[in-house]
Amino acid sequence: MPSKKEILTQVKELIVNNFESAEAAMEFFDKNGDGLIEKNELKNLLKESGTGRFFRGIVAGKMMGGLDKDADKKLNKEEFMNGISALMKEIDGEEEE
Ligand SMILES: [Ca+2]
Ligand SMILES: [Ca+2]
Repeated sequence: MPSKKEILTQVKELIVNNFESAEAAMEFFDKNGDGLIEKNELKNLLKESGTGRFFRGIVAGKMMGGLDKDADKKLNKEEFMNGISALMKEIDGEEEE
């Protein structure tokens, strides 16, 4: 299983390299256009970032569990944006050391 840091670094690179903002990334991965990121959409994000297929379900579940504050099993814009900004901080912080 890849480490959490490996996965988060891949996700960060995907977003930084392909999108102008976290908002643009959210719009792209919200395939059904309901303004929410479901677990399947999160798995697709992980797929695009290079997370192996065997780990996508587990990782998506963990990410969803950590970020889904109102527990509706979907990430609204605020939850998604908080996740991305936490991700940026976490990875940047580690690189500075
Ligand atoms: Ca959606
Ligand atoms: Ca939610």
